[in-house]
Amino acid sequence: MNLINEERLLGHIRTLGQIGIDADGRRTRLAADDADKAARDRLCEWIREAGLRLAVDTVGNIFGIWETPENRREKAVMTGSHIDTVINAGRYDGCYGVLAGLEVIQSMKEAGIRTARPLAVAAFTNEEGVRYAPDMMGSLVYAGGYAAEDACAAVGIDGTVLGEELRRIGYAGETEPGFLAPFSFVELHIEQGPILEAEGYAIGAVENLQGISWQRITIEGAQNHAGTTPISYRQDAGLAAARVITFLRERCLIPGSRTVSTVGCLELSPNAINVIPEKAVFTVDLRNPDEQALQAEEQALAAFLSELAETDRVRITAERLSRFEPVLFDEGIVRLVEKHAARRSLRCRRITSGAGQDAQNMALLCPTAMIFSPSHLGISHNPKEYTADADLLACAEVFADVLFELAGAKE
Ligand code: HGY
Ligand code: MN
Ligand code: MN
Repeated sequence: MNLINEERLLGHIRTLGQIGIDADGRRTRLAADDADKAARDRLCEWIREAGLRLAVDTVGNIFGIWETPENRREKAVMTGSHIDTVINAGRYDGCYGVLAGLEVIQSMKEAGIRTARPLAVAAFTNEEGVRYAPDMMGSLVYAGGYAAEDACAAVGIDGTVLGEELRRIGYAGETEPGFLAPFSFVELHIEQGPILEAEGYAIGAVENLQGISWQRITIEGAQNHAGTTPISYRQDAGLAAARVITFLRERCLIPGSRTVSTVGCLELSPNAINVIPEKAVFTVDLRNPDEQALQAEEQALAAFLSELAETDRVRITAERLSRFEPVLFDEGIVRLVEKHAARRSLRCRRITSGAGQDAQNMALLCPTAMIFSPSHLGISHNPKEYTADADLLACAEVFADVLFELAGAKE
C-alpha cells in the first residue's frame, strides 16, 4: 500500500526550500529569525490544512497531532525533525523529515485509517545551533535534558536572547515541553554523507549516532606591528590558532582514528593586514562514535592548549558550548526499517549518523531510530545538497510503513 501523496510532499519540500533565500541567493533560516518565522508560519498552515491539532511549546517546538476519542489515552507514535538551517543551506536537511512526517499522518487520516495510537509530527526549535548553543536545543528541552528557562535565556552569536526572539516571532508557546509522552520516535532524514550512494544502497537503517563536543577557544596574545616586530618578540594569536587547527587534523589522521574535527568559525582581531593579531576566537567541533575516544580527544586538545600557551606566550581559555554522548538506537525499530525496506525490495544497510539529530534526544524518552535517504555525493550543509525525488519517495514509503506498524494501524 502506498500511503503518501507524492506530489504534495515534493511540492511542500520545494515550497519550504524557497523560504529564507537572501539577497545573495543563500538559503538561511537561523533559529527564531524572520526567515525561520516565515517557515514556521507556512508549516503551521499545512498542519491546520491537514486537520491536525496544532501545539507550540514554551521553547517554540511545533507539533501537529492526530488523535481520536478511541486512542487519545495511548502514548503517541512521534516523528519529527527541524526546519531551521545552517548558513547557505540545502533544502532537505531537517525539512524532509518534518514534511514527510506530516504527509504520512495526513494521508493516513484522509484514507480513513484507524490507529491504536495517536500520531504526532514535531518541528524542533534550533536543531542546528548556529545562532544559539547548544544545538538540538528544542528536542533536548523536550526530552528533559535542558531546562526551558536556560534555553530561553540563551544568548546568540548576534547578542539576541532566544526567548525574546521566540516572543518577537510569535512562537513562545503556552504548552509545556514534554506534554506528549511518546511511545516511540522515528526520524526520517537525508544521510548528509556519501556512503549510501557510493555503495549503491537505497535506504539506511540508522543504528547509532556519534558523540559531539563543541567548544569556543579564545587565544590572547599581543597586538604589534607586522613589520617592525622581530619573530622572537611575537605573541601571535593568529599563529597559535593555526597551530590548533593543524593539531586537530593531525589527530584525525592517526591510523585507526574515527575522530572528525572542524574549526568552522574563526575571528581574528583587530583583523588588519599589517597588525599581529592580539586575539583569536574560534570554535572546535569534535565527533567520535565512541565516548571514551571522544573524551581522549578532548583531553589531548586540552593538553595541547596548555603546552601552546607556554611555547607561544599566549593566554588560552576554552568554553564548552555543547556535549552529546554517542547514542545507540532501538534494535526493534531498526529491524522494522530493514523489514519494510526488504518488502519494498530496497537495498538497505545499517549506518551511523555522523550528524547530530533530534532523534538522539528523543532516545532519552522512548524507543527511537532513524531512516536515511541517500545524499548525492554526500554533500550537505551546502545549497548543492540533493536527493533524487525517487529516493525521497521510496524512503518516505518505508517510513510510512514503519509508522503504520508502530501505530497499530488498520486499513
Ligand atoms: O551539526 C550537526 O551535526 C547537525 O546538522 N545539527
Ligand atoms: Mn538535520
Ligand atoms: Mn544540519
